[in-house]
Amino acid sequence: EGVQPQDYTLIKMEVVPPFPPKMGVLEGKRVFLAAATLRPETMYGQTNAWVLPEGKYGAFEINDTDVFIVAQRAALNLAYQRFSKIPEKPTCLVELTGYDLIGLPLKSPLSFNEIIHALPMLTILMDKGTGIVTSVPSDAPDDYMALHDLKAKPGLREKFGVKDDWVLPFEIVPIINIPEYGDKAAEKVCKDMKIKSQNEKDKLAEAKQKTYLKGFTEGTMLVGEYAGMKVQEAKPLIRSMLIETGQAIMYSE
Ligand code: A2H
Repeated sequence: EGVQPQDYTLIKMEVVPPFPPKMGVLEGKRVFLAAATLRPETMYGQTNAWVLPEGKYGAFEINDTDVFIVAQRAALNLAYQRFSKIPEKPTCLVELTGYDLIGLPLKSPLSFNEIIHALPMLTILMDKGTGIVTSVPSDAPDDYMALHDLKAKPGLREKFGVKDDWVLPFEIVPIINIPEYGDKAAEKVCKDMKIKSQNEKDKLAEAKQKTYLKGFTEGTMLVGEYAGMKVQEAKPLIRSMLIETGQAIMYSE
């Protein structure tokens, strides 16, 4: 954790029933993978969710109807931010690993892809956000490279039990224009910098820095209710709309 508190938007990605046997105890409840993002205005371009295969997650009761799947540490933070059935005490209905989550079909707010899947990303930090990340390969270099790796390497898909159908049909969705980088900024920057895989951490940090800053200061929305508006102006409007409609919550750490 940094010195400054970080304010995230937690996106409620609903797990489409029926649930796999290991999640049977959750039948009848509304179950969400809760993904922490700093870019709620990019949710139109989601292609999948990311989980860490070896990561430890749990399904926690948020209220009478809703269950969030998050890292155990995040559940404790949520409980102290009023998001727990029992105040300040997370209740875990079932412990899960990232392996249990791979392949889950999800419906996520604003996404043009109606159904997306949870897929493995090897660089997820379990002590940041919820340990669940939503993937927007048009604008996030990490997401672009991790999806690129899965698309390009059948062996990687096989290793983690990832079906071709969860990966290959998902094209990059242009959602934001950045004058210098075009409509698929993350792809352009990763190609320009000749980044070869999701494991090139230093280069990816640089790519992230470039696209994140330029996206915010110079980006224009291409899609959605605020098409034509600057990212800077659209971002708080989209965030508020997601929260007011119950599709997301605020979360800080
Ligand atoms: B962002 P900061 Cl389009 N491990 O969301 C690794 N990465 C994580 C994470 C974790 N446990 N939790 C969240 N993140 C990612 C969208 C996005 C993001 C776009 C562009 C840039 C971007 C779609 N993925 O982040 O370390 C999430 O990805 C660039 C900074 O708290 C989250 O926002 O600054 C961001 O990292 C939080 O990073």
